[in-house]
Amino acid sequence: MEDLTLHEDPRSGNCYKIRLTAALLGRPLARRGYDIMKGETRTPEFLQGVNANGRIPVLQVGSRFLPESNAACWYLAEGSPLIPADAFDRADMLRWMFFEQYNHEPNVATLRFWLLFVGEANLNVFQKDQIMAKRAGGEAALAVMEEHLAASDWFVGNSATLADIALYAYTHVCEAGGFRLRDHPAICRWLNRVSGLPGYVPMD
Ligand SMILES: N[C@@H](CCC(=O)N[C@@H](CS)C(=O)NCC(=O)O)C(=O)O
Repeated sequence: MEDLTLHEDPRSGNCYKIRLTAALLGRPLARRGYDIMKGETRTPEFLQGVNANGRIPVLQVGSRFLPESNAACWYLAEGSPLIPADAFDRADMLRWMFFEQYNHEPNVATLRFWLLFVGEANLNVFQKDQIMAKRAGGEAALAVMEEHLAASDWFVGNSATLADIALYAYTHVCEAGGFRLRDHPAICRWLNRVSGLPGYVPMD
């Protein structure tokens, strides 16, 4: 098996998804850190050698580089119970992972990043104008999750899949972006189920 290295900033939920997937599967993962606040993923070396898109996470597999958190999780979990065997369930899992990238992460994760790491006072005019829309978008995504989880223990089928890992990463820290978990009791119960999985590791 080829060596695995995660190029990451440990504050990023997208990076944590990959670390959590590897931990749940018992797969060893080396870690190489970058400070995104200092532009360390925008250097010519990073752009040419790791990811032309200038972002972490990137999973290095031997000498090959795989950006995009959900693609990296898929690579690690191929053939494991974290990816359902049934074709419809597998596609449904992807549905939630696309939802995470389109409806959840751009709102929930971005507000956390702006408020916790950049600081509201340091936001530019464009970012300040976006806060209300991001809050509404994040609340809408959490409402969709809450409705689903009120009727199901997991996003797909009867056990944890990559859909749960992808959505857990920024949901469990969403209060740092001003969202209120206590308004979402089914999400809270699901968060406890995920953190109770054998092999679970917390975010740094
Ligand atoms: N869709 C990508 C998003 C990657 C992303 O936005 N990474 C952020 C940190 S979470 C980043 O590297 N930001 C630094 C920058 O844009 O310079 C994924 O899921 O991996």
